[in-house]
Parts: sequence; C-alpha cells; structure tokens
Amino acid sequence: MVTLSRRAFATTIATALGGSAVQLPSAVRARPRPSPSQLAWQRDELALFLHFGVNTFTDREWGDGREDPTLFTPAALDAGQWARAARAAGARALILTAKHHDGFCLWPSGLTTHSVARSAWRGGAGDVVREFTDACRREGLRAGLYLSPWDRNAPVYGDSPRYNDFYCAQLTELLTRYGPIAEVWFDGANGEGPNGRRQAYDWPRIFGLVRRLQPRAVMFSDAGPDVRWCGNEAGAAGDPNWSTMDPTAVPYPGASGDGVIAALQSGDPHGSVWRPAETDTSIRPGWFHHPGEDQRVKSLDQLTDIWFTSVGRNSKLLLNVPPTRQGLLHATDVARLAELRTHLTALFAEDFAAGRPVDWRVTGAHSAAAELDLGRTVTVGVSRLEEDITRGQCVARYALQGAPAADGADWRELARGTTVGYRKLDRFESATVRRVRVEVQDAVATPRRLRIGLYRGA
Ligand code: FUL
Repeated sequence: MVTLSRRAFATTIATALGGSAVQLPSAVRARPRPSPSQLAWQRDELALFLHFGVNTFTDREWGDGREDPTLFTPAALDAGQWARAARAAGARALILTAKHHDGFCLWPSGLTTHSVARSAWRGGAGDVVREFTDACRREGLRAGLYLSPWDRNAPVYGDSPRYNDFYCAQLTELLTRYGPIAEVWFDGANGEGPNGRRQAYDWPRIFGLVRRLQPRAVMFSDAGPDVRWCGNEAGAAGDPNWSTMDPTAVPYPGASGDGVIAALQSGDPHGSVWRPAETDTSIRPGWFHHPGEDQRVKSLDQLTDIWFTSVGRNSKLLLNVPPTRQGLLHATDVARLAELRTHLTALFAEDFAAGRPVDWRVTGAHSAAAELDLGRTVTVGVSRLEEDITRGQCVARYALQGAPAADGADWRELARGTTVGYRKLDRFESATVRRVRVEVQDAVATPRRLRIGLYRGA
C-alpha cells in the first residue's frame, strides 16, 4: 500500500468507502459538511480514553508481546465505576484499548490464545470488552474501541496478507459481538515484525470493513477517514484548526514526511473532506497506569488549559484516565475529573449574551459583523463563538471588541483569533462592557450568523 502515491492512496480509500474518487477544483465543489456520525462525535465534546492491559501489570508503556497472560489479575475490576466516573465528568463516550501493541486481547478472541481467556481473571471466562460495553450502555455513554494494528505477539505480523486477514477477523469479532460501537481507534505506531519484516496494512479493506459492519461508527486515525489525530499528545489542537482536510496530505495512518504534522494540526481551509481533529492526551504522564505517577495527575488548572486548547479550538477532547491493577480508576483521577466538571459548569453558568438580540450584518463577500447590547454593564473574561457546523466551517479570522457604555464609544479589543468551527473559546483580561462586537474579518465563504456567549471568567 505504501508504494502507491499519496493521491492514488487517498483515491483508493475514498473508493473503498463508497465515496467519489474524482477531486473537483475547490471553486466548483460544494464545501464539505459533517456526516451525522461526525456531528454526534463532535457534540460529545469529551470522551475518556482507557489504556488497560498487560502493561498495567508490568508497569510498562509498550509491551513486547511475550507477557504471560496470567499476569492479568484485576481483582476488583468494575467497568461500572469507569462509566460512572466518566458520566460524572460530563463525558459522553469512552474508548477502551481492546488490544495494545503487545497483542494481548481484553476479550476472548478466537484468533489468538494471547488473551484474557488464558488468565485466571473470572476463572478465564471473563471479557473486559463485554463488561465495558455493557457498563457504557447502562450509563448512557457511547462505547469506542482501540485495536492496535501493530501486534508484537501475532506470529503472522509482517506477513502482510496473512496479518491483514488476522486483523480483519479480530475487528469482525469486536464489531459484531458487542452492539453499536461509536468510534474505532487506529493508532499510527507501526514497528517491525519478527525477522524485521514490516507490515503493509490494507487500509482500504480495513476501513471498508468497519463501514460495512458498523456504518454509524466514526473511524479515527492520522488519516481518518472520519476523524483525524490533532498531531500531538499534549492536549492542544492547532490554531487555526480547520475540520476540512486535504486527504492527500496524510494519505494513510502513520504516514510521515514534510507537512504531515502541520496538516494534522491545522487542517486545510480548502480541503475536500470533513475530517475534524481529535485531541488525545493523558491525565497522567503515561498512557497506562503506573503507581509511581500517582502524584503526577494533572492539576485542575492544567486540565482547564487543555479544555481551552481542545474543545475551545474546534476539537474534541479524548482524555486518558487509565485503570489501575485493581481494575478501577484511581481515586485521585476520579476526584480530578469531578473537579474539572464542577469548574467548567461554574465557568459557563451565566452567559451575559443569552437572549440578547444580535444585529448581524454581512459586510462583504468574506466578512460580517455582529453587535449586541448586553442590557447592563458586566465584567467579562471569557468568550464562546460557535458556527452552525451542520452547514460547514467558514470563519478564518475574527476580532472581539467591547465598549463600556450603551452608546458604544471607547471600543477596545478583547480577543482575536483565526478559526471558529464548532466552538472557539477565548480567555482575556477582564473588561467592563455593555456592548460587544464580533468582526468576522476573513472567511472562506459568506459568513453565517455566529452563536456568541460571554462569561465572567476566573
Ligand atoms: C500511540 C501508542 O503508541 C501509545 O502507546 C498510545 O496508545 C497512544 C494513544 O497512541 O500510538
């Protein structure tokens, strides 16, 4: 697959998914819009990521595939606790590592003996994926699964056609046994197999299979096709962050080369596909739980900053909170999640712009201005701008201004930025304002009305 040109590869994937392989010039094309599944994904705003497996018991981040399955002994495993903590945090979805790079399967896969079935947990009759998906449903959360393409245990890894069969068979188990799956997560790590053989994944086949078995699931990878990686694991989406993308810029998961990270971070205002960025980061230094990191759980301030640089930059936050060896989320992490939700609820509790009439004027082919009188003088320090993304993404540059008096004299700039999309949050030095103006100074099409929220801030 890697031998195809970037454009040929993107075309092959588009064809496998039933899309058009023909790239029209951007002036002719209708601007991309999200599918219902991509919209639902974005509206979740927050999902929790659960890295759990043999690494949890070996205190490692990457296993080598030679771990003894009997190491897996999560004595108090309670997926209900994971789901309740997620719900209390305001998350609407959860994603579990059904298989990480070590190849150990958290479900009793018929394709390998390297799984929970070889452990003593639940007498060898346990299925973490089942308990996880059941718990998600009980709490009204959407379930997602991570199935690492890189498998350091599978003997056929690196024998490309055979491993592609094996991988697709594992995917089929996961996507046919556990009810609706909202997101399938493909990470980009791709090491060598035994004997130094490198695996060439059949991505068109893999993506086509997921689409057929779970048509409503979104697929995440560097190369989408539905959701793209944001380009780093530090909790910061790009600025600008377009949800549109040129599919040839990152043609397959794990692609490297000039411009890949920049394309993942910022997208492309003229891109031909809707492929919004997901921001994955961990509440701790590592992805898996390590007792030695129990004192290094991110602070409320750090998590709040991450909220502003992810959800507040037109992205979705996938926050990793790893279960411990007991099979439970750690009390510190659970408490921090609850603190974050309490803080965000308080921060956005009173919207000074709610219900205030907005005077919206289109001022040019690619510009517009909104003005509103708040009806009283208030102190503001945070703004929220939103486009109606059901109709695509449009704004490329804006400025937010405020004036203290009803007659609108003494305008001063409060914030300025680039893209808006689903949501743009800005924090700025507190200002006393009665009137507020948002100038859309540049856009890729005629701007449509923005939703505007104004809050006091910290
Ligand atoms: C990466 C993996 O190598 C890490 O272990 C982790 O799972 C991260 C989310 O994706 O590709």
